[in-house]
Amino acid sequence: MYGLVNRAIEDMVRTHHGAETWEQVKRQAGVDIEMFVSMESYPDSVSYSLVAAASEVLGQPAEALLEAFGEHWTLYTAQQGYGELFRMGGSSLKEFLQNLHTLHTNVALSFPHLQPPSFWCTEVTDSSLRLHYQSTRPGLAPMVVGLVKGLGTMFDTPVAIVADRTRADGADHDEFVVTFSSRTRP
Ligand code: 1MF
Repeated sequence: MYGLVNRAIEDMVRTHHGAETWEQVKRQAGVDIEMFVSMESYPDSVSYSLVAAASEVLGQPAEALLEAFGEHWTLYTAQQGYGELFRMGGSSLKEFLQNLHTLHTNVALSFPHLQPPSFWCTEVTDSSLRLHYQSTRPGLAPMVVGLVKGLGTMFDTPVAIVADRTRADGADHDEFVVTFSSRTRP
């Protein structure tokens, strides 16, 4: 994954637990990289090892950290100069979720090593939809829960998300039921 992902993991751990803890996480993960470069592509195993090590060091389940990371990702990337991406994505949470696939297609045009997941929506109403998530990478569904919660914060829209079908149960992709308020951003 692009270094931007590892930098966001670093930012989350350092912000909430300090620089010492981050060094400990890297040591535990066996990751000997002083600084991640955002636009460089790293093996996925680096990111997975960092999350597993953070889980051990902090004594929190990896799923909880992935969800927290999803939320952090939206705030972090908006801060790091990808705000325009979020503005182009739509003016409401519902619109943004429906545009997620196009957004990734656009990012992938500029960054050839991106392996974007697929997102699509069905059963769309004014206050809910079913979000489908298909990724080449295993185990990241908890991150999607955090991503959607982060988008709720970003759009100032109360949101609830519940996993409905999961790859863990043998489905070929993950599905979530998302419920939100229908207000749009001024
Ligand atoms: O393959 C990848 O490296 C990759 C990295 C990040 C693929 C996807 C993503 C973003 N995605 C991560 C979780 C899913 C991973 C998976 O299932 O395989 C989050 C998607 C998302 C969901 C909801 C709301 C917003 C979301 O993301 C917005 C987004 C997506 C991509 C980027 C930024 C914001 C991005 C921008 C530049 C990148 C990499 C990702 O790389 C750079 C960075 C600096 C200079 C050049 C390239």
